[in-house]
Amino acid sequence: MSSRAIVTGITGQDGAYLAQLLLEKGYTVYGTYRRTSSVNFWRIEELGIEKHPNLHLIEYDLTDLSASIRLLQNTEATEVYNLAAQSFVGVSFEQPVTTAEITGLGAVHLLEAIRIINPKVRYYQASTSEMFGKVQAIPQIESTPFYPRSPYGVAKLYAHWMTINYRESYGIFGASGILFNHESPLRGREFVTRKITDSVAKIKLGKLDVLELGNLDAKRDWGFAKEYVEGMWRMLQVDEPDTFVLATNRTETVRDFVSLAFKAAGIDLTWKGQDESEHGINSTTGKIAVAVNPKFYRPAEVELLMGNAAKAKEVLGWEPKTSLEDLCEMMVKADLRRNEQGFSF
Ligand code: NDP
Ligand code: GDR
Repeated sequence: MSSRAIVTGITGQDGAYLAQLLLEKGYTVYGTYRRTSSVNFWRIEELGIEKHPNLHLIEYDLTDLSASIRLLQNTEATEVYNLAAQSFVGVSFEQPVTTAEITGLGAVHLLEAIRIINPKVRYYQASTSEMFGKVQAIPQIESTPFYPRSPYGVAKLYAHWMTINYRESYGIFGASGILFNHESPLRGREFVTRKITDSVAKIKLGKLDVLELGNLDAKRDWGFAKEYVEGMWRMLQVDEPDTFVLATNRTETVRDFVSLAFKAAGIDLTWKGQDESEHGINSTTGKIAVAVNPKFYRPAEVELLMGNAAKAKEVLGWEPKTSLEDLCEMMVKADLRRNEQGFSF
């Protein structure tokens, strides 16, 4: 019998890439999606796996404990990758309770289901560099103290510690991957990189005048999502469950990413002004193409993230390969193609 994996959040960026990887490895994949009035499978469609005979799509909500138990029971899965979450940091300030229920408690529903149905099932928890928040050391590694700065970060920290607690209390194979930001052409448009690449494509094609952003000084460690899901899989193939950082060990500002994206579209950008009056000028047209809008500021910000994935390299043989320049260009090209074709996800 082939290996059987549950991937929660298959409609998201990582869920789609991970499902693709597991199918390539011969797994039977149970991908979960939420019931909504218009379910959107555009990512698995773009990867061409939506009709794969070994992919089974299951309606499931992480906030339902009984559904989590039935999910484990009905699929007889041997691996669970918990990627589902309210994953947008900005929204977590507006919806802290929902975020806690989904992103925090949701993980415990799956851990309980594993404990009840089959404690031998291996569990992957999608932890995050947001748990480091107001960073206590640079670069951040597995032992760096946590200091989350958003309801999302706090909820993820709870799920992270519950994963470790189930490991230590019940011997459950609970792995926690502390992943730094990872992006791709499948990234949601609410996140800053894809918002930038999609807007740059629209500006290039004359469909948008100005890209409005919040904090341009925030620094992030951005990698390529397709490589990060390989790391998730590797975390479940080792002998002992553990915690691993996946990162690139490079950090750049949002402003730098904006410049890179315009460059990838063949546009030179000149920065003028500062703070709320800072703006980027399209050197070809002389018009303002980027402006700061304080409505995108967050009540508390994570100023700098940079991770060191040395442990993942040593134990898992994992390391990032794609440069930020190549990643950015890949995203801009994909968004130019989509916008030319009138595709708008
Ligand atoms: P996305 O936001 O793209 O995907 C999140 C998924 O969770 C979607 O499929 C969403 O479904 C699903 N979901 C949300 N709420 C529920 C719920 N109540 N029940 C079931 N499913 C739900 O996130 P990513 O793919 O980028 O990230 C995957 C995971 O990794 C997340 O947990 C995220 O927090 C974490 N992470 C991500 C990083 C990144 O840089 N991408 C870095 C570190 C951690 P729907 O489509 O219906 O909204
Ligand atoms: P992040 O990603 O909060 O790091 O969480 P996001 O792309 O939303 O923000 C990155 C940084 O950019 C700044 N920023 C803006 N962000 C957005 N979304 N929109 C804007 O207009 C904008 N202007 C500036 C933000 O303030 C922030 O500093 C992501 C998510 O995928 C989480 O689920 C994951 O856990 C972490 O990455 C690691």
